[in-house]
Amino acid sequence: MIIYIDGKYYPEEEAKISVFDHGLLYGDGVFEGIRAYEGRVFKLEEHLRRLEDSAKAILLKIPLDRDEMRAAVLETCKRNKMKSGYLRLVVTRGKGYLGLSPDRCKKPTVIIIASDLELYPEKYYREGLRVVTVPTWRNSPAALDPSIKSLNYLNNILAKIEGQQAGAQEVILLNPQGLVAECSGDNIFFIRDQVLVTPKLSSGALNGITRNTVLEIAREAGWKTREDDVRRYDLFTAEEMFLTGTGAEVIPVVEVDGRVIGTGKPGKHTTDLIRRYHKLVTTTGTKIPA
Ligand code: PXG
Repeated sequence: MIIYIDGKYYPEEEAKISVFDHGLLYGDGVFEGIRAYEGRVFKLEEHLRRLEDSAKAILLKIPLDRDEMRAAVLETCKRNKMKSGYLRLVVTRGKGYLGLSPDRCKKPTVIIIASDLELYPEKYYREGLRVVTVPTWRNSPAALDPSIKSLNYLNNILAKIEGQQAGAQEVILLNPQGLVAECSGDNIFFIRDQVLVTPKLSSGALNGITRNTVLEIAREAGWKTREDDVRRYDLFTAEEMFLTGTGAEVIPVVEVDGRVIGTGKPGKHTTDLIRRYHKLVTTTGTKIPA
């Protein structure tokens, strides 16, 4: 595995950063998770833009512009002979000192990893996930805006652990108002009365690239879509439900907090959306140079 760090390419064993990097010391940085399918990077521009937005929001200046970052990503794919896989872009505040003030971090650290990722075993795509709501709330936008894809994932990780302790595969996080925000690493959708609904971004969800893709696909397929306030009750009484994320793609949910969703099997519209999503990811995207 060949890893990009600050303009150079290293074998995995030599790919190292300082213990004084504020990404490690304070979670001070931003990241993106991107997928490649059959020689193309899916939604690369959207991911690069979100990375820029996250960096802007934390006053971090990425030392590469869009063209340079795109070129570095594609070159990393090329050097790894990547066809299908997972890309992790990380930009940290950089090497500094003990003390959280970022002003002594002279240069942000940029890392690009090309690897693979399996978030859920295959059987859950066929049978659907069981999810639970956890006590940990999604971060309040007044504390750390969930739209920022920062290296601070403790909120999500604690929620994930609570879900694992309850034997669930994914978890629902509520916002401080008690409305459904999102999962630990996925956005939430449900279908009721011919309308596809997902929580509004202002409820505390990441502006998911897969979320936007699925909204687009659904509209093209003639679906009515709505971004709304969503309560747990809306999920319990949904006809179908699924989650979206770069890693998970589109994955059905068949149980929420002990309530069976629909028939208890992945719904037919969900299955149709999964099919359409797969078609899109394998036929579009930025070509990896040979
Ligand atoms: N919410 C959160 C909190 C996320 O981290 C999503 C929603 C879905 O967004 P996208 O843009 O991917 O549709 C994410 C993304 C991992 C992993 O390592 C997590 C994500 C993506 C890829 C890998 O667990 N989360």
